[in-house]
Amino acid sequence: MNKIIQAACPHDCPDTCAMQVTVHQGQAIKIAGDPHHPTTGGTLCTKVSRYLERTYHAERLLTPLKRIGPKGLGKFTPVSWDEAFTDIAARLMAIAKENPERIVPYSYAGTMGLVQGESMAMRFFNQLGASRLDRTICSSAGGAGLSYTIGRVGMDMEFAQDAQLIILWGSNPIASNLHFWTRVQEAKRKGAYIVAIDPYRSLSAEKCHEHLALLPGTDGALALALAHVLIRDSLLDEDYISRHTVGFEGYKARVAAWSPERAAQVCGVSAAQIENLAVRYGKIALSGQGALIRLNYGMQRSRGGGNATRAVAVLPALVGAWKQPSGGLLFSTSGWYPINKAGLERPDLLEGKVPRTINMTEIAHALNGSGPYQQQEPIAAVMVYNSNPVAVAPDSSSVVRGFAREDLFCVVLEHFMTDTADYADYVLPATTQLEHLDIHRSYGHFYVLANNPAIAPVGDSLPNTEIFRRLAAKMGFNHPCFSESDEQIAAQAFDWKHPYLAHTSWQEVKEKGWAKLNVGNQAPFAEGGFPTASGKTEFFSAALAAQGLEPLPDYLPPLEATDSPLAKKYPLAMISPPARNFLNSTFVNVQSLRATEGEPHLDLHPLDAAKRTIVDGQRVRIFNDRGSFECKARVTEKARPGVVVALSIWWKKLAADGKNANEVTGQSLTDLGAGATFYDCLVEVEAANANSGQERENSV
Ligand SMILES: Nc1nc2c(c(=O)[nH]1)N[C@H]1C(S)=C(S)[C@@H](COP(=O)(O)OP(=O)(O)OC[C@H]3O[C@@H](n4cnc5c(=O)[nH]c(N)nc54)[C@H](O)[C@@H]3O)O[C@H]1N2
Ligand SMILES: Nc1nc2c(c(=O)[nH]1)N[C@H]1C(S)=C(S)[C@@H](COP(=O)(O)OP(=O)(O)OC[C@H]3O[C@@H](n4cnc5c(=O)[nH]c(N)nc54)[C@H](O)[C@@H]3O)O[C@H]1N2
Ligand SMILES: [Mo]
Repeated sequence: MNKIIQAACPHDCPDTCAMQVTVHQGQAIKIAGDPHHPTTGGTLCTKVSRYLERTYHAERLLTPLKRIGPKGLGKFTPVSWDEAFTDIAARLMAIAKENPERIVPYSYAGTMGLVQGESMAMRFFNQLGASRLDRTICSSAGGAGLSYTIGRVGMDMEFAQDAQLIILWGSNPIASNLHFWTRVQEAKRKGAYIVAIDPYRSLSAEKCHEHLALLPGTDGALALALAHVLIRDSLLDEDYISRHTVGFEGYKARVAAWSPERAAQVCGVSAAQIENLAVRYGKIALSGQGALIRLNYGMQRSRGGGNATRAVAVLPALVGAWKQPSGGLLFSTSGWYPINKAGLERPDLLEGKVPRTINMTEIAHALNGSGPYQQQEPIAAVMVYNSNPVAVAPDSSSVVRGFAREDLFCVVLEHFMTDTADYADYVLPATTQLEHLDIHRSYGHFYVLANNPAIAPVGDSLPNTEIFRRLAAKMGFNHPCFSESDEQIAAQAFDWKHPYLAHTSWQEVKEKGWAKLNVGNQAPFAEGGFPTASGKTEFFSAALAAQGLEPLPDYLPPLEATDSPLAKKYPLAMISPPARNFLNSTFVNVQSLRATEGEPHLDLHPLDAAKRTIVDGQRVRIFNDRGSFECKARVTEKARPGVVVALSIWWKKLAADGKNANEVTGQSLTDLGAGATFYDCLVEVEAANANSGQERENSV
């Protein structure tokens, strides 16, 4: 008899799908989207459809491994769990006795689960008094920008199909928000106008009615100019502005300086395109039809990403777009959830201590004692879980130098021998989503989801929670919270008495698979009520002013702007957004998906190629002062002039030259949220030395 297990997709994606896993005699034989779950609608993306191929992959890590060769070469020998825990505990205790802050956790969103994410792990590091990690690598600029403007909330995507205008702003939903794209198509069939704002003619941009191909990192200027036109032409919802916003007068003065002509110059687009978009947006919203901005993270990965997010997030208030369920803005919905972070992570175990904080974007500086970490105590141990920093963190050659330090004790919890695991002293095999219990929120919709284990752990793998639980026991941590089961942790992940969740319970979610937050109103901000300090959309942020920061949305050019002095040496702006068949660096080692992506590519415009006598299919070298990598050129008008595109994130060891796009990205931080600036990156491109791929093969 087959069993069907109710599960949830663990990946870092706004869709957080409800899944059904079919199990036959202990083996998972089928994985599918839950047909009853409204946002999943019975379909999974190509990647997660291959989840069984990933789970039963021949290269799954099956036992704990101890390093026996030089760091980076990936030479390991199997050891028992007990041997691994005994040695790791001894090493960590010796460091903690001197200074526990020399131990650092490094984790991100390999799983978005609240149980296998930061629950037992954070309890462990809090009890230890280890350094804290500021998890900034993805969304902290936009998250901060959003929080200071409307709160970390957005409209309900289940109404998107009713919109008359959808602006995909720095968002490529075909690749990274597939179930939203389904609704965009439905809206399009019903007559909606679809616009993409993106430096690249992405898979989604090419299916839109209009594509505004601006230069990377110039979105703030564009948003200020759209507002300029709306105000100049009185395309405003005066009533909404007066009742539900603060600081309009100052903002009006600010945007007066942003004529479409000025912004056109900055963004590298035509003034007419800006004018037309503003008028269209204003007219549709003011006529009471849905005008929706799907903002995504692509536009906040430049120096001014926080302010750019603010400049966009105020637009719906100007035209009263929040009054329609299908209007307003969707960036992140994660702030809707009444999460019980303190119960999950137990900061009380710190007993008032405030350890130092390491910004994960600067892990290279932190490990090498460079940049802002020069005067700090060196890191002695790092424990990596749910992340692959050697592939995904910026300034990669420095990241590698840090992880290669002989005096660094490094433990990696993983499914596979990733680029990072190669540098570990111990690699500990972790279970996948099919093998452990979890509970999830989403950043793209309004559901809480449960993940029930479908199969027994593969090999000797253990859930992250169990690894930290057993390590805690070895270290003598005897607080009762270390004995809690995964089920007990899941049950306290949310405040179930909160009005949004009072209609359901952990037990019910576990059985059915999901429950929707009851936020009360289909258009939750039709009458204001934003989760900001003032309860309004904040043109003027008193909280920013109090920190001595610019209180009004502003435009900050990229650090590495195409008109900066650096551009004389490195004239091309490089972006490295997600490839459709990978999920960050996850799935790159799944053969069928890698085969679809082919090999690492750089898309560049025919004009830029001609200037460098580069032809389609040629191997090129992309470089700047931070480093270089190689891949195959695709000469295509999908890339606008002046911008090159390296779809990411490749495993370094699966690329011909053993490198990826993060060789050239930098560790500079954004204006708000101290976030990463992956797409604020000038480079030059040249034909690669014909022998360079070969050289590496000989040297390994
Ligand atoms: N298939 C797939 N899905 C994913 C991921 C993946 O790796 N693969 N990653 C997941 C994760 S972690 C996240 S954070 C999200 C990522 O979400 P995003 O980073 O928002 O990724 P996309 O939706 O692909 O949109 C990025 C788009 O923004 C464009 N872009 C780049 N720079 C700029 C800019 O300065 N301005 C504007 N307007 N556009 C810009 C890119 O060309 C790209 O088409 O997706 C998640 N989903
Ligand atoms: N150049 C460039 N760099 C980027 C980006 C970009 O667009 N361009 N995007 C950035 C963004 S948005 C993000 S979010 C980061 C993402 O960076 P990461 O969060 O590091 O994401 P992944 O590369 O997917 O690595 C996740 C790892 O976690 C492991 N994992 C999954 N589930 C579990 C589990 O249950 N237990 C354990 N122990 N391990 C598990 C997976 O096997 C995988 O190796 O990368 C950033 N880096
Ligand atoms: Mo991300």
